[in-house]
Amino acid sequence: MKSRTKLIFVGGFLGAGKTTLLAATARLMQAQGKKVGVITNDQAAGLVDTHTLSVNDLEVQEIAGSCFCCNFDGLMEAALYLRDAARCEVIIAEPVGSCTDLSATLMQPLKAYYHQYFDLAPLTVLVDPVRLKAVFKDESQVAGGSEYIYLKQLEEADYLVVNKIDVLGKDERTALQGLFDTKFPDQPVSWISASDGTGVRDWLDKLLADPQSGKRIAQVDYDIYAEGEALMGWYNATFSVRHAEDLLMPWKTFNQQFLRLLQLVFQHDGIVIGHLKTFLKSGPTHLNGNLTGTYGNIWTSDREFSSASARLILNVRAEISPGALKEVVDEIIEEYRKNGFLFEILDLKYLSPGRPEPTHRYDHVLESRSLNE
Ligand SMILES: Nc1nc2c(ncn2[C@@H]2O[C@H](COP(=O)(O)OP(=O)(O)OP(=O)(O)O)[C@@H](O)[C@H]2O)c(=O)[nH]1
Ligand SMILES: [Mg+2]
Repeated sequence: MKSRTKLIFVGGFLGAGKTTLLAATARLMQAQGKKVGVITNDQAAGLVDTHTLSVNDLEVQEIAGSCFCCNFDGLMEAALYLRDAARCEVIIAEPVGSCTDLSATLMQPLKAYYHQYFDLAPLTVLVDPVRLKAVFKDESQVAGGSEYIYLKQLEEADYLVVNKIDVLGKDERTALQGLFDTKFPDQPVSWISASDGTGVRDWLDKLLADPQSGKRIAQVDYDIYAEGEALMGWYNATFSVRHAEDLLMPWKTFNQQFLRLLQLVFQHDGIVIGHLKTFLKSGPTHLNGNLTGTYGNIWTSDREFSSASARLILNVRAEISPGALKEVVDEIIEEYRKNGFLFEILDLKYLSPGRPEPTHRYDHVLESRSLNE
């Protein structure tokens, strides 16, 4: 009988660093000679994450149009394809950042129906320290909206993993450790930087050595959860961009300015950004760009390159209606058009996530089983 394939889920809120951690984990596994597959997930196709991971010599499957929990069969089809057809030895999956209740809707059904195929790792929930501090800033308020989802994600984690410690001061870390000790005393906490690799090996070793997954289930009120998701607008677009005079465009500079202009409009209109990301590709060269908060720093890939045209993928998740979100992006594109740029729309979707209707939902924790049980 074929041995089981390791299956790792890395959850956590929008912009926590899941895709960055997937890439770093895959690199570690690949260095050990393992074939790695990844599964991305979104409410609509045209994902920056899929393109970002595809350039890393990985087998990538994308589940678009619904979250993993609401399309459990699609998730399993992708996982079985990676296991049996692509012969991956490890699969890492990234659920949508606004999704929670993964233990009840993914971990338990996996243990119930697929334990002979997959050796399920404990559920990792990645935490962005800046967002964590913001959520716990005022505890007198009852958390609703996206904060409710954020707290439920923390509550159900097998492993809490604080990311971005490269930008965390010593005092801040001590304060956050105190918060975990008080609020989440039973969950192991790891401290990592997915971007420079600090702590990643250590977290992964612990995860791979732990045979128990999906150890707790959060009490989730689906009305509040659905309300929180419905507050967000989703915008996924793919454009072909060039200048009318066929000028050679420096795309890193373009990427930075494009993100900055969007940020200024969001700031002006007081719109909360969940995550805004770009992927620019021309020939074999590509660039990424990210902005994980209305007042955050813009991050872009460092290399400059020039060409006459590029493909631009833009994903925005923000607390605004999808129609209004499209208007914001249209406004920026109109400014570029006035300056001679041509934006040809190759793909466009804008929406609000619908009410989560999971395929399965367990209200109790199942034992993790070995291959022959
Ligand atoms: N300073 C720092 N930044 C990081 C680290 N890991 C990720 N980031 C940055 O955080 C931003 C978001 O990273 P992603 O990996 O795209 O986050 P995500 O959780 O996959 O986001 P969604 O898919 O939108 O939910 C990017 O700008 C990353 O470069 C880290 O360890 N340190
Ligand atoms: Mg991602």
